[in-house]
Amino acid sequence: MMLSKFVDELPIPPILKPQWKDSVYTYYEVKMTEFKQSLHRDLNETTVWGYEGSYPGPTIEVESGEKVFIKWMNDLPDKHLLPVDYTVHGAHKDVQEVRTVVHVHGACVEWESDGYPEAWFTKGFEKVGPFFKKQVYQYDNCDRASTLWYHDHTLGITRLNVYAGLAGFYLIRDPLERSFNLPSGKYDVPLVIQDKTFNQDGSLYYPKQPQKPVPELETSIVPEFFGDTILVNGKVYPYLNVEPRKYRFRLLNAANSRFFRIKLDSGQRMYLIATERGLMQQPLGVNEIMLSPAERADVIIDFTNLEGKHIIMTNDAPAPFPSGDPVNEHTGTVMQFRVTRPLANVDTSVIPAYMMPYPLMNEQSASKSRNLTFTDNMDRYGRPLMLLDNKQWDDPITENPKLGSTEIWYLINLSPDSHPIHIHLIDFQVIDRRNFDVDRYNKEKSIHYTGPPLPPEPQERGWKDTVRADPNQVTRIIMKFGPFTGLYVWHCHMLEHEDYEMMRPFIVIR
Ligand SMILES: [Cu+2]
Repeated sequence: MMLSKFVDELPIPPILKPQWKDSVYTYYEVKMTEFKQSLHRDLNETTVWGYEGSYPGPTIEVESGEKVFIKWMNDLPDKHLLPVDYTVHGAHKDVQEVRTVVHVHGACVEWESDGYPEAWFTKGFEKVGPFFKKQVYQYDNCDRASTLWYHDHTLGITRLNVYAGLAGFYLIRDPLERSFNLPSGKYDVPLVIQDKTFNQDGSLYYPKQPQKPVPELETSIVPEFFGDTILVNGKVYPYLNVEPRKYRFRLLNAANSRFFRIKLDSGQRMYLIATERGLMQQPLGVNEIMLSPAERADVIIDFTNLEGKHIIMTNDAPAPFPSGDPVNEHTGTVMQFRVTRPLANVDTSVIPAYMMPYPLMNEQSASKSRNLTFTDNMDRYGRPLMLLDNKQWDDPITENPKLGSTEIWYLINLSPDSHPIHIHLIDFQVIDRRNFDVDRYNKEKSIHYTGPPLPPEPQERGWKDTVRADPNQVTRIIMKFGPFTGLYVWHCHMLEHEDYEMMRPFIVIR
C-alpha cells in the first residue's frame, strides 16, 4: 500500500502523570489495553495495543535516584491481535495467549522488577508465569541521565506484543545534564522509529506463515520481520514543524528487526551528545547514525538560518543488515522537518564543548572472559534457529558473574547477520571488533584473527547497553556486574531472534 508521506504531524507521546508523588517516592499505574488509533491520514484507524491508551506509550520522566514504583496492569483481550506461534518457547497451546511483562530497557533494577520473560501476567493477574514475583515493580533509577525505554518482554511473544504497540520512552534526568543548557522542554523531542506493514483495511499485518508452511500448525515465527512502511511516534512518515533553532532529538530504534542508518537529506551534521546510557565526553558531529534494534542516540540538530527549508530524515540500512535488500523510497524515508515556525525566543541553548569524563575500563581489571558464539541452526520444521553459545533458553545457566566483578565478553558471530546484543542490568563499553576466520573457528573452536582490532565507532564511545555484533567479527565488550544480584537475561534484540531461542538467562551471584 502506498501511503502519502509527510501528511500527518509528528505526535509527541504525553508525559505520564503519577498517582502519587512525594519526597520519598513516586507511584504510577499503567494499564495495557487494546484500542483504535489513526496511524495515517488515508488509513482506517488501526487496532493497536498500548499503555494508558497511547501507542507509543506515555513517556515516563524520572530524576536520577528517584524511587519509583510502577504497577503495570494487563487489561488486554483474551485473544491476541496477531498470530501466535505455538511452536515457539513459552507460547505453547497450554498457556494463555495474551501474556505481558514489562522491561525498562537500560534500567538498573532489582531482578524481581526487571520484567523477566517468564514473570509474565495475564489480565487482572489471573495467571502468572513461573518467575512472577510481584505486581508493583520498584525502580531505584541509579543511572545517570539517559534515554531508556520500556517495552514488553514476554517469552515467545515479545515480537508480537511490541509490534502491536507495547513500547514507550523512560527518560532519566539529572542536575549535570541540566547544567549544560541543552535544548529542553518542547525542544527536547523523543523519536521512536519503527517499521510496519498494513493490510488494505488499515489493520496491522504480521506474517502468519513462514515460507515453508507447517500444515498442522498456525505459525508466525519468521527469521526476521521487516515492514514496508516507516513510522515515527506511531505515525507513518510524519512531519514536524520546527523553529529555526537547535533541537534535541532522542532517537530510538524500536523496530522488530530492521536496522536504521539515519541521515539528513540536507547533508547537514547532527551533533551526537549521548549514547544509550548517558552523555558522551564531548559532542560529536556526524553525518549518519547507525541504530540497530534497541539502540538509542541523542542528537542536537541545528535548524538556525534554515527558515523555509524542508529536511528529510532518511535511512539507508539494508535489511537484514548488513548484506540484505537495499532500501526503497518507502523504507528509505523516515520523517520530515519543516522549518516553518517563527522563532519563539532567542535560542540560548548550547552544544557544550565538554560534558563528562568517559574513563575507559581497564581490561586488566576483568576477572573473567567469556567466549560466546552466535550460530545459525535449523529447527525441525526447516526454519532458521539462531542460538547464543549453542544453547537454548531452557538449558542450564552458564553466565554467572559475581556481584561487583568485571568481565569481558567475546561476542563471536559465526552467522551471516549482524545481531544487536543487549545485556540487562548493566552498562558496558565496547572495547573493539576484530575480523576472524569463521571456517577455522567451526573446525578448531578457537579464534584466529585475520585483521587488527578495530576501535569502536566514534558514536559508540560512551556507555551502552546494546551493541551491534557484526558477522565474521569478534566484538569485545567490558562491564562490571552490579549493583544487584539475581536473575536477568541477555539476548539478541531482533525480536524474531529473541522470541526463538536467541536469549539466555544469566545470574549475578554474591
Ligand atoms: Cu539476532
